[in-house]
Amino acid sequence: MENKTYGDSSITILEGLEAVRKRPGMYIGSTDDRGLHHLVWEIIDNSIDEALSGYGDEITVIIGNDTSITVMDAGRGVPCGKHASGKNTMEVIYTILHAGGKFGDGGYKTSGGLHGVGGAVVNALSTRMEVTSYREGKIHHIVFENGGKIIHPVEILGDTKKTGTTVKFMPDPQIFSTTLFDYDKIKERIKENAYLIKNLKMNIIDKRTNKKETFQFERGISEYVESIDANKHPIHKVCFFEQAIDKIEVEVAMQFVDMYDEKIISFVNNVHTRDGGTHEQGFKMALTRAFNDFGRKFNLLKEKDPNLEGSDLRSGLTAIISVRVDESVLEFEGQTKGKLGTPLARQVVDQVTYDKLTDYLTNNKDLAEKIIGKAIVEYNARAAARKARTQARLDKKQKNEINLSGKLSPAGERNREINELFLVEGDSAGGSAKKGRDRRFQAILPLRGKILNIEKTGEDNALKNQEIATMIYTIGADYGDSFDIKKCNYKKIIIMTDADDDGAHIQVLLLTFFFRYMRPLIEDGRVYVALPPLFKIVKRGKKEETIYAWTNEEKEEILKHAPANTIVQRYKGLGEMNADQLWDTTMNPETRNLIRVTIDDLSDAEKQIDTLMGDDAARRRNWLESNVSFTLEDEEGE
Ligand code: 28F
Repeated sequence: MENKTYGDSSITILEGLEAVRKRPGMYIGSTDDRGLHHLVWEIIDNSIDEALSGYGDEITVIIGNDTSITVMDAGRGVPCGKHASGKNTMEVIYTILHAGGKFGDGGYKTSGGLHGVGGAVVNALSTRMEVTSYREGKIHHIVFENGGKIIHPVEILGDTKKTGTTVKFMPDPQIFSTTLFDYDKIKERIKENAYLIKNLKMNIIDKRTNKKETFQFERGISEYVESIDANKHPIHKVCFFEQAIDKIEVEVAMQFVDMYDEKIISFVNNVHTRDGGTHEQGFKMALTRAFNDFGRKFNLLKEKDPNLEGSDLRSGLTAIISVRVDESVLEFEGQTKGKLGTPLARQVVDQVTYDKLTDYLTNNKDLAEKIIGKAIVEYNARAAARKARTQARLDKKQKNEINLSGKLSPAGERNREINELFLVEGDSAGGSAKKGRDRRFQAILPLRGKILNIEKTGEDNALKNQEIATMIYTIGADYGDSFDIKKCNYKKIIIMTDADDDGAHIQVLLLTFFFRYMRPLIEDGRVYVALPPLFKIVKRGKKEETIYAWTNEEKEEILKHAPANTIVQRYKGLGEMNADQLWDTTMNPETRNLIRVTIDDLSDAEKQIDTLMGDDAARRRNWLESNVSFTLEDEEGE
């Protein structure tokens, strides 16, 4: 170590970086892989900040094969003149913790990073850091080692025509539990930044794998929305608007798709606010007001109609909200920077969104009508469901009624760990099932005729349907948002219908019902379809022998080895089996085959569910075949 004399100012300097090495968590949160990548974010944020100030439109991140990271920008280059302290500014920026944040030329600071501080923190936690500033025609270069000790003062490496800053650092393995950089993590971050800053070109190069990707989006967050909605069905082109008021810049891109879920992603100064905050609140309030005012103005909502609720209006919405807030008014709620607290942001985003969205709706009336219409349907369905729910939550008297109505043949004892509920089509099958079952743990609920096609009539009518209400009460776990699988009275719910089209239709209606209002039942693998045999084969001879077949192939196979006078009966319905046969072939856990219902891609199924309810049986059947995987579930294997 050269025998450098340390003035009191440099003592402060060393203490500063020493403090970071002693308690890194105070500055970067942790020293695991999250903290490690935080170093990268700090340096990238400085480049982003420079780009946001209008300098440089390309940033490159290189993951070295020596655990180093290099970040390069084309900004003005880190200042490297004489600092007030007599040191080179470059030295000061990377060795003093609170070097004042970036001074702009009158512009306000907008970077989300601790820039100015970021560089010094990274330096403190690196075994080596090199900074090169291309500025005023010269290449200025400085190297630090072991947590920020200057190896040699700033030197000029030569001439240059370009401007910009390059920082290369190697995280200290004594501080970090891992120094392995994650390509995808860094890629996602720079991609997100590219979306947030129109036209900014972001490159990532991984020397370990020679993988290289570039991101540049001339339409910024509009392309972000398009990528999120890529495999959905948007119902209009992305709506984009931006405006700056006071010290707040607002940018919004939004798009509705024909689904139900809502996805709002918000940022402040390019940093994702995962817990939302005042900017999101302003956006939501303005959207609700804009749609309701529009609805009333164009008579889509009658005077007496109540206001539509935000959550209904946002059904199917994807929105990116990106605000830039001047440091002087920037505040967060709570410890993390995940929730914006700046009150001004609420009213600015509200004002901008209300004005711009109202203009948009005025120029896109059909879209407005579609969204308002959908919200009205959702509102009515929920209102009706609330009413129906009180109705469906049968009072004592009605419950007894159901029991007394002889509909449900309950299991002998309540044991939700083993009990099975058979939903049986028709009374005759119901009768045989009641007689044939093992009443200790098997309950039978005969369903008369076709339960309502719920997809067509929406929630309210479905719940008026006694069959549905009985089923909800029998299962005992309520339905919809209040469904609670822990209250489910049965380990297995087995749909037992005839093997004909009607039976398949009932299966689909029940599956649709469970999918819509008791989805956790399916996800928890409790929904099954019984598999009655298709054929009864009676071999005549010394003694009569009855064999059952479930498929044509099985039947043919049996007939090959059966005497000529064998009788084959094709079952047309469960009702043709007597209680013993039904028990032996379809209900006895020892001998039956059950099909466990799993819906492979829930969201895909969500999209396709209307296919089920369409009247095109063929489409319905091939939906069943392609979406609902009927896995033959042997009892042991489940
Ligand atoms: C690879 C990481 O760090 N880029 C940076 C600049 C530009 C300026 C600056 C940075 C002065 C004392 C605050 C230049 N000219 N990339 C980077 N580019 N910092 S960091 O100024 C630092 C201020 O601390 C810069 C005129 N104004 C600002």
